[in-house]
Amino acid sequence: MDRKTIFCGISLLLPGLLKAQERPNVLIIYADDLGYGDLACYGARGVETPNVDRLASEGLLFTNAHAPAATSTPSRYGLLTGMYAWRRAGTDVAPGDAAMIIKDEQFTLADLFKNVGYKTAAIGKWHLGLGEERGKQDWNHKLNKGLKDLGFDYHYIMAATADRVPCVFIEQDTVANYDKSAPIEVSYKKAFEGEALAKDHPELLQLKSSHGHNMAIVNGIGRIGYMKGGGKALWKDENIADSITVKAINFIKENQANPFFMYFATNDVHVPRFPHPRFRGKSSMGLRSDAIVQFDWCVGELLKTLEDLGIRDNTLVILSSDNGPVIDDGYDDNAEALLGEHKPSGGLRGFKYSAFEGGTRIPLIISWPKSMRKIAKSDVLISQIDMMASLSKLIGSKIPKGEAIDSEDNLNSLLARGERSREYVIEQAANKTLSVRTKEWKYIEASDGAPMITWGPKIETGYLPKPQLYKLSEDMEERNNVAELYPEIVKAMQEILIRERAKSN
Ligand code: NG6
Ligand code: CA
Repeated sequence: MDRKTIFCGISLLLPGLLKAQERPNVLIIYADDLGYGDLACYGARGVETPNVDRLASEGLLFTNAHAPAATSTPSRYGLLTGMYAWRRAGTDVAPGDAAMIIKDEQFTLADLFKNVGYKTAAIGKWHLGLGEERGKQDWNHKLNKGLKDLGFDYHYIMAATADRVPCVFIEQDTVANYDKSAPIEVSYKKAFEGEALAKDHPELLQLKSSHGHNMAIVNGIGRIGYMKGGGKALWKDENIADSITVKAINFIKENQANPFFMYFATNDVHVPRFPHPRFRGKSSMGLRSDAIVQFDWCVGELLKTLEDLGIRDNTLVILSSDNGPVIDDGYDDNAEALLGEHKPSGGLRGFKYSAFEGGTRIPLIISWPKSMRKIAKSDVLISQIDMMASLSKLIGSKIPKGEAIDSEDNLNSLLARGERSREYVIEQAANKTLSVRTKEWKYIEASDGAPMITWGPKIETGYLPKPQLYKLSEDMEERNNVAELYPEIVKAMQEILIRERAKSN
């Protein structure tokens, strides 16, 4: 018996906050690259998000919530394990042939729920590796390691991102709609003979690359990595949102009678932005904001399903994003020229990848009609890293000792039962520079990284060879570095990082 199942037995005996039959369904809707200012209820211009707005109007909208990192893989790692990714090597933005990044023996959110009888599912973007060994996956057979090893009963996922091969969905460890007439080969090292590459054949592209994305061509879109085959199993980019929504609705219907936990992670609004034609032109900023409309549609479909089944009342919905926004992330979709007055990071400095707030402050909306008072907003300092401990408290499922070490119970804040800010939150920028965020201050450690992203996007990284300190209560835009004025605060922040780093050993 491993550590996870030992605790399963114990957790069932523990008195939870709720009686077993009252435990809510929990649905995490995790958007990709959706910025702090990208939803109408967070002040977006030129795009309407009525379904998300409705969710917010029925619950709580957080104005000071943070993702653990400014990119996908480390944020998802933090959310699903309750441990900061920078504690472990190999947790950076993963290629599509990465091996499983979360280890079997690690405790995950899915384990937490499964241990007290929930049915668990992951649907949509995964980006945390699959199989035992990097580059050794046999995509034509059942994978030798997958999400069932992490506590998920069901999964229908993209291995990495839509801009990385393999461009197929994986369902229960095998390629969905597998086409045996087109065996799949994937490599991140070399091209396959006879495969037309985006860098050599721009005439084959229906969405041109602005940087990178110049290897395999799938559906007329250049990708990262090389791929051959796939045939009927290849996804159609315009159908990704539909496919994951259908699978999510099926899972909800099949599990309406028992509590379920679903991690629903959209590709929207990550590149390549290629929404279904019915969403095109539905906003004023082209493909990027049409993808936001598509995201909002997914949210609406899931809420409608819960309502139709009569289970919305006792479903806790948590909506958030993995990192801040990015305008041009490698495809020529005109996003920058069409922005108009819209501010994807809501006026915060920096974007995805940055150490500045725009990289990691994200939308967070929580709604649970049965148990939450309708209150509009909360400015409590909170991090996605706290979901594990908070949800553990909610459902009375115990976290094994030594697991989820960074997660703090903040259920009361999440459910509007009394606010308590975290003492501090740690945030990880793309090059692993760490920041410490308190309610009032933001400290960014000294870093030798370049001040601007070097590979394409026009983004300030927030890296500087000396410490930075911003008084956010007066300087939300992080313009005025006051580190030299407050050496004692800088020192206290540095000590926090020393202490935190020491916990990794
Ligand atoms: C970058 C990609 C970018 C995006 C990002 C990961 C290029 C030029 N850029 O390397 O398009 O995929 O990785 O994004 O390839 S994340 O949200 O999944 O972390
Ligand atoms: Ca992302």
